[in-house]
Amino acid sequence: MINNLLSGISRRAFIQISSAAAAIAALPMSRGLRAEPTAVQPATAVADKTGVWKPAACWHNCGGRCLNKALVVDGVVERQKTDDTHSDTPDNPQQRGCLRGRSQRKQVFGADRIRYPMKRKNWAPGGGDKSLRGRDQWVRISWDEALDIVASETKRIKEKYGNESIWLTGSNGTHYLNVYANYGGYTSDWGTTSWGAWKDTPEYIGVHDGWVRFGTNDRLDLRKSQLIVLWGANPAWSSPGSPTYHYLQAKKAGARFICIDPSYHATCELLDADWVPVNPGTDHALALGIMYALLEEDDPQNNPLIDWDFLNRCCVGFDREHMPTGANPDDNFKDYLLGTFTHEPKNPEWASEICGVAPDTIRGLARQIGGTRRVALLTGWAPARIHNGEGWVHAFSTLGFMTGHMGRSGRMTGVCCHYTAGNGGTRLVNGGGTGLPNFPNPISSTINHNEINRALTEGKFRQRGKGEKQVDIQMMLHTFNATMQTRANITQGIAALREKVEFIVSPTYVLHTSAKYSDVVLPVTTEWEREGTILNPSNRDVLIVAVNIVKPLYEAKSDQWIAKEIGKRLGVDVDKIFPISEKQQFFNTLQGANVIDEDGKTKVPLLTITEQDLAAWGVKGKTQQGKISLNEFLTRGTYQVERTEGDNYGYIAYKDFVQDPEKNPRDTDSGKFEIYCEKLTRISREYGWNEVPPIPAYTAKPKGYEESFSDWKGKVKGEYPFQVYNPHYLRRSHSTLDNVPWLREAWPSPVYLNKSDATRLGIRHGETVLITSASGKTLRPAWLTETLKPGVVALPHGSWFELDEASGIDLAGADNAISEQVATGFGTSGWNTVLCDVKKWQGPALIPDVDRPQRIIFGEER
Ligand SMILES: Nc1nc2c(c(=O)[nH]1)N[C@H]1C(S)=C(S)[C@@H](COP(=O)(O)OP(=O)(O)OC[C@H]3O[C@@H](n4cnc5c(=O)[nH]c(N)nc54)[C@H](O)[C@@H]3O)O[C@H]1N2
Ligand SMILES: Nc1nc2c(c(=O)[nH]1)N[C@H]1C(S)=C(S)[C@@H](COP(=O)(O)OP(=O)(O)OC[C@H]3O[C@@H](n4cnc5c(=O)[nH]c(N)nc54)[C@H](O)[C@@H]3O)O[C@H]1N2
Ligand code: SF4
Ligand SMILES: [Mo]
Repeated sequence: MINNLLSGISRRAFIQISSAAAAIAALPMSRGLRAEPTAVQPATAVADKTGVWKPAACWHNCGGRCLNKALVVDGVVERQKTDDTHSDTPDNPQQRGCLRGRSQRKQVFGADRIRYPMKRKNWAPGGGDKSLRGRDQWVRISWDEALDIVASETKRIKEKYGNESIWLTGSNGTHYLNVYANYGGYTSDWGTTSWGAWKDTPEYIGVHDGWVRFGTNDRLDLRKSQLIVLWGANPAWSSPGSPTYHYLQAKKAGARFICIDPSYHATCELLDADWVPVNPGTDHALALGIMYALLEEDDPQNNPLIDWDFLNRCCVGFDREHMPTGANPDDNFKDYLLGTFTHEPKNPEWASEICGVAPDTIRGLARQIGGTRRVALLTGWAPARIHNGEGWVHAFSTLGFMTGHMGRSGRMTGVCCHYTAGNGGTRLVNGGGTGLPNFPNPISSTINHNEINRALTEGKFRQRGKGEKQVDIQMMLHTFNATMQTRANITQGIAALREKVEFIVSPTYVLHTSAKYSDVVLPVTTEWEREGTILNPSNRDVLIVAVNIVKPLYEAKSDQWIAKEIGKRLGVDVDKIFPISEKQQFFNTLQGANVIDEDGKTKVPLLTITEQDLAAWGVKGKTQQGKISLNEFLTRGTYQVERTEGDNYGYIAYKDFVQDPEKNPRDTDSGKFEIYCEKLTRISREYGWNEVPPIPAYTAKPKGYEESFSDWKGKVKGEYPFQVYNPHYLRRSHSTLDNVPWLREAWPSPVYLNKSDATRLGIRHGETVLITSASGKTLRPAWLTETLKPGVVALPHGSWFELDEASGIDLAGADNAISEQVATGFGTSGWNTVLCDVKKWQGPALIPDVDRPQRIIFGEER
């Protein structure tokens, strides 16, 4: 039997999980991850005699925002369940949790929680024996000692090397960032992470529709589309919540689906989509081939495929007649496509050699996309998480411009993944702010994720507008991110940390990879142990709130408490940074929550707050009239705006602009969508890596398909013949939750290989393979499939790096054990452009992840 890429869960695992906890009984066998509807039970009815169901946070960066509830009995969580607050209908689905959310208590109460502050045995001021990072023993210390160490090291390093030597990793740990901003500042880092080239390019070319919109229409309008193209997006795996269900409604309403993807994934299967297998990172070439075919076959009278009216009214740069002022008319896109001056037409034959899609199929795509009245061209971020990805974003958007599938009902071109998957548009319900102030970092040095290792090893990095800069990193504080796990080439990064950096500290609740390679770990509470939180951003229709579930476990403290204590020891004015209590902050987010009224325009308060509420909370606030009472919201855990066909909540991206571009100009230099965009080139020069052309002209990507050949013309494969991409995987949200044994058992995190490739290499299903790239090695059991394009390897994202010290090989299949740091364009993160070799492993047997010991550390007593 052909093993499908998608059926990662074995029946044995399923039965074990379901019997292990009644709460997870609805874990789907189906691949769409959607459980059968549950009976409607009002929240009050499900509280049994001794326990109460409370909304419990699922706070990870996954793109879903589902309702999770915990049954708390005498302060102990006995069970979990998901949304049963209202009946489930296609228009108003329940916000049901996935397997990760339903396993949340296994993380919160895991045996591997960090219980006490600990320090590395052989660490001493200055670093001690740095080579022992990641393999040293841990020693339990008191909170006072731990905080004193962090403060004294901060002071010492600041005095000796200056503030620029202190690197606060990530941008989520605002409390730490604010404290250090008040202590002279810190070096920071940045990247295009999720978005890849979708981060900056859209703004310059005019398809910037706000972070939470991405240029797509809302879910009810999606049902008007006749053809939906999912170009590198698999919501069933990586945008859980309800998006796949929204696509199913579009299908029921008559839409056909095409998936352009290296894999025939769970969403393709559910929607019975036509599959166009494409080489990773080559979508740019494919889009150019399609656009050429449109030009080739378009006949305005008898076979209209191109929307000339749209191009002429809404865009600049398509042809020489519509170039922006100051640009050379010869540099227009149409002449580039036709090869007028280069004599290299970007025709389907040219594209086919790169993207691996047959010329006939490319022409067929052009006919379908151009010849169907209402088309949704939807892409995930994955195809843009490539080196030199800017041109792909530009080309994809240009295809939308050429076919005019924008700004009208059933017609859209944009990004459809993460929390807007299947449902574009401005948010209908929002939480308020916490009321905490933010403090700018006085230090401007900020390292691109593709240069972290260079900064560590060579002390150099490039900064926009400033060229090459020097930096001497001597302290790292990991603030709520997984830098040593989720950035490229961690093998090299960890080697660097064994040579330099005098002090590394991680506030954390588990020994994730960044913590493992630190000198001091500080136990933090999880969201279940805090005051409560509004989970923003999420699906536009809903606002999810979570309350305190249990008291802090062991000696865990909140990040805010820790940051404040460090601040006090540094002599920083912490009352200025944290002027209000954590309870008041939570209350403020509730007080400020708002919802769009039925008119589709007016924002009104969401919650009714009474004098009694204020007195019961003991906080400052004001009474107000809202849609539901504060207590009802906190009991239900969710507010969902009801949608009906024809209501005022619909959203058509770019509608006003497309109707009247002169009156509603885009925020670009020309006021239009820019197919010729000089700003792309200008800004890329400021970064100083490589130039982004003003039109979406094709450039081969470093570590891309072309480089998998030693002889491109003769088609001879090179040392690293396979292309790797990293599907976001159901076992975890990035690296978060990867430690949970239930999830390890359910989803083994194999490497997916095409069956014909494996047969050629003598690899059988389940056998261990060694995956080697120019930067590292990793081991994985092979999962053979015919649902993956030959020559492509799918290595799931986020598995916890597990270095075998003797061989230098990672045992966990960590994607970033083999990725490389290559800085291009606007600093784009290029994780889906990696090359590797695959061989049958001849060494000792690999222990399945679920059987590998958990990272449990108590720290020896002194
Ligand atoms: N090779 C490869 N790399 C990738 C990607 C890829 O596809 N391939 N994807 C990229 C993408 S899209 C993204 S968004 C990034 C994500 O990169 P990260 O944001 O670094 O990934 P997470 O695993 O979500 O890291 C969150 C960390 O914060 C910790 N944490 C959670 N809550 C708290 C808290 O309240 N306090 C503290 N102190 N810690 C907390 C978790 O334990 C976890 O270690 O990864 C990127 N990296
Ligand atoms: N379960 C789970 N869900 C998640 C996350 C997670 O870690 N786990 N992470 C969340 C985050 S922060 C993000 S940013 C999103 C990411 O969501 P996306 O950006 O949509 O990324 P992926 O899910 O990695 O990939 C989506 C599809 O793109 C395809 N693909 C990969 N490379 C290419 C390519 O070069 N060309 C084409 N045409 N297709 C390609 C893959 O086969 C896959 O089917 O997922 C979110 N959702
Ligand atoms: S999709 Fe995300 S928010 Fe929803 S239950 Fe799963 S992990 Fe939690
Ligand atoms: Mo992401």
